Amino acid sequence: MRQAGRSLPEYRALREGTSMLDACLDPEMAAEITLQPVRRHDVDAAIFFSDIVIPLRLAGIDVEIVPNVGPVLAHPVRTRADVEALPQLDDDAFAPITEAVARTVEQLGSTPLIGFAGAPFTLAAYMVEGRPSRDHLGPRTMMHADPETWDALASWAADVSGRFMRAQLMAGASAAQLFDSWAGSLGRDDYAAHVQKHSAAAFSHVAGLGAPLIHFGTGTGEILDLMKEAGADVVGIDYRVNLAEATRRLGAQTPLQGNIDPALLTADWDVLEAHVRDVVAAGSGAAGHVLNLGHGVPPSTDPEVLTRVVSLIHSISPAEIEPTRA
Ligand code: 1CP
Repeated sequence: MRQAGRSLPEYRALREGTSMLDACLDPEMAAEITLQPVRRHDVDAAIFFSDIVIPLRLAGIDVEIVPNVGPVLAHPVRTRADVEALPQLDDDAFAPITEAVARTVEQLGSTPLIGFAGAPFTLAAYMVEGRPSRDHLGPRTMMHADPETWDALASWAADVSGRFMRAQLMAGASAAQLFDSWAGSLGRDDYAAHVQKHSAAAFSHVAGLGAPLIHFGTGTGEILDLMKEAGADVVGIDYRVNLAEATRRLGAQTPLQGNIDPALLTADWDVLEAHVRDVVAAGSGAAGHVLNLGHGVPPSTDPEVLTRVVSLIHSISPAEIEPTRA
């Protein structure tokens, strides 16, 4: 998740004076930031330090991550002419990413690295709006008002995101996650008609590499089956849907990822512990369960709480888990 482990003081110290995207494109710094939460919390996998807008920057688009705002583009992409003027992304441009992944993997030893990219809808939402938005009106209007322009834009985004994931896997990442963080703003019909095929196109770049592929969105309870169909092996569930219910919707053969509620990280330990145990029980009916948070770590999270949650999870033996029924 965005900001997972980036609540750490050692992260803030290292980032001092370096912009977010410059940090992502400095292989040594990106590798070190990726390793920090692994060292501290003893988690079972690392998530690569990067951002979903990195392929835009590598293609030459003027994009910045503005502190306390998020991704901001100097020139939003709103017309057919804007889409036609989008630059080509050269494979060589991924060099800082592949170098960062290779350095990270070498230092991680047997701990796997999860790579990622933004799904076409989420990436296109930033491109059309030019900045974070609540309702994503621009891309949702475009897919109906001008479906050809929408398809051209989403195809461009699928291509750069697919290749971004592929570059990370080829450099040594063990799994890849496609983040469709804002797909929850879409109705099921819109997702099926205008978005699913583009996410499938992004996944097609990494199908057959043998790496598990994870598909995550927030507020996506109504479209979990469509997200799986797009080409995912594992479906990421946000904190809103109980994992036993997700298994009922997706079938017991679908591995799940999820979904500790980030809001409970600041609750009393007893409350948090009971919630973590509930999540473990709820996920135990799935074919596999990658335990994580049901969205990003709030930057104000006390890192000690995260370490304690990881150690609690490691202490639970499969024999003591009582599966929950939906
Ligand atoms: O924890 C990590 O550092 C993992 C690496 C990571 C990932 C997986 C970052 C670093 N970004 C992302 C993905 C990402 N980026 C998503 C998908 C996951 C999610 O929903 O959280 C999204 C939507 C973005 C876009 C983005 N980048 C935002 C969201 C803005 C909005 O619309 O609300 C923000 C704030 C960023 C900046 C960012 N990216 C990553 C970090 C650590 C940060 C914070 C900036 C900083 O520390 O200076």
